[in-house]
Amino acid sequence: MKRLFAILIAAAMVFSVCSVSASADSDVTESDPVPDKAYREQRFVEMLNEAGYPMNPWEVDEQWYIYHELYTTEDAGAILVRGMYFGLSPAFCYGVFDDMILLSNNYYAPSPLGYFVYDTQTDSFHALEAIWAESDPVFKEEIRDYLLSKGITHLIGDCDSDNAITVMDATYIQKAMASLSAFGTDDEIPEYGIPVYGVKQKYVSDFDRDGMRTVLDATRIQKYKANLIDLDGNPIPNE
Ligand SMILES: [Ca+2]
Ligand SMILES: [Ca+2]
Repeated sequence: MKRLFAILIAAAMVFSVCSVSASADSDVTESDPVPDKAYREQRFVEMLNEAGYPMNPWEVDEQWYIYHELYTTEDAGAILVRGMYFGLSPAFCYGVFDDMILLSNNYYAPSPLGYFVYDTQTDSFHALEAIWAESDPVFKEEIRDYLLSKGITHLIGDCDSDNAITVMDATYIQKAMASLSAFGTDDEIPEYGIPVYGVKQKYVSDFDRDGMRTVLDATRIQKYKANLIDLDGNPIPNE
């Protein structure tokens, strides 16, 4: 039965992928003020090839990928792009960017291809994680606002998904630890980047990022909310 289900999902995915791969990304593309999207997609493929990304993981002749232009910055200087394989890539953590955690939230996306930023000035793509640390705060805030507003990313610790860290998130974890709410049968959180189904809340609950969901995560959220520690757990001196 499970196998049949998997086949059905795979068939559905292939069908949906075929329907969106050509160019019609209207369901996810916010706007396209910069012309020549087809050119950028070609540049994207060139970048992936140069970087050694395997473009046809199923060893077929075609290049099995999806190119999504998610968001163009207000100054039109950068375009956020999501690259995906056509495959069943279950929930996993793509990465932690300051206070947000990027997860796959579907049967696909993000795949190992991940998120990229196209620099319209230099005509080049950069992996989001590669440029995040050096990016200016305005750019990061704009990208963060977009990803949060679309539910593509989550705040680390935001267990109830209201885009805010509150004491309710700590309570959520405490209830899970006391088996008062469903969170799965074990506490261990898969290594970042390892695809596992149904672990979104567990990733988000790992506020101290030690790979486990424990009461310490709840405690840390409470201290963070009380302004006793910062996001990384460092004590905040009294003023
Ligand atoms: Ca919350
Ligand atoms: Ca933890």
